Amino acid sequence: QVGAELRALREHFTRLMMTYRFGMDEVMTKITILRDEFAYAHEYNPIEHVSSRLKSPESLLAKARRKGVDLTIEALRAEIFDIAGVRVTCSFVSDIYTVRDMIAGQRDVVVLEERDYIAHPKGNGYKSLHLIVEVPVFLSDRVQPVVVEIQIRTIAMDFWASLEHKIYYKYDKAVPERLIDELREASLAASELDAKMERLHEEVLQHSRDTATAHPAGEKS
Ligand code: 0O2
Repeated sequence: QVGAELRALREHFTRLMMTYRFGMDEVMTKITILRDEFAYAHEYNPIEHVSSRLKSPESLLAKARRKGVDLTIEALRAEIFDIAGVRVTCSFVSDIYTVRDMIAGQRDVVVLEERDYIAHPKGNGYKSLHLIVEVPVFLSDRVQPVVVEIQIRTIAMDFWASLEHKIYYKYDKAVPERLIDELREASLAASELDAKMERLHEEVLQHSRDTATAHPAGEKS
């Protein structure tokens, strides 16, 4: 009896993870299309890098325990939003919102929640824009809505978050106060760099616009 129940649970869990992978792959395809089409139309690429990951069963169980979520397929589906995650890295902060608008504007994407940790950084200095979206996955016998978390951030925010994540786990979540302070300072430095790069980028764009107005295509100077 127990053996049969365990087998059924494993089968349900494998199916659950499979549908999350389909949803995640669908979002990856959408973002790759947006990136390539945008680059073609505007001769400019707002996306530097895209990656995806499925939460490991260990990490999923740990999160469910931490949040007090029942270990049932229904509860995990309803309460854990980052089982499937896609991360988009952009060069500039303004690109983050351009990418957000392009994703949110798609007819079959439902934005369930937006967490703007750029406008409202976490206390430790974490910055990123999180979109919790739902996309329809077309299976052989039904359409399954799947939730995917999309994290959109600049290269500097990503650099900071990867180091912070490493430190957090290296110190087994008990990071010394001095390192926490230094990480907060590093986050401010990253934000200053982002602001400076954005200003330079704007200046270059303005220069291109001025040049185009002064010498329209085909006109001899
Ligand atoms: P991993 O290892 O990346 O999968 P909630 O209880 O719903 O408010 P939740 O679900 O953790 O909290 O949502 P939140 O805060 O949006 O975080 C989801 C993910 O964002 C995290 O997943 C991280 O990937 C990233 N993240 C959030 N806060 C931080 C942070 O302070 N530092 C870093 N480096 N990443 C962060 P996991 O499951 O925590 O981790």
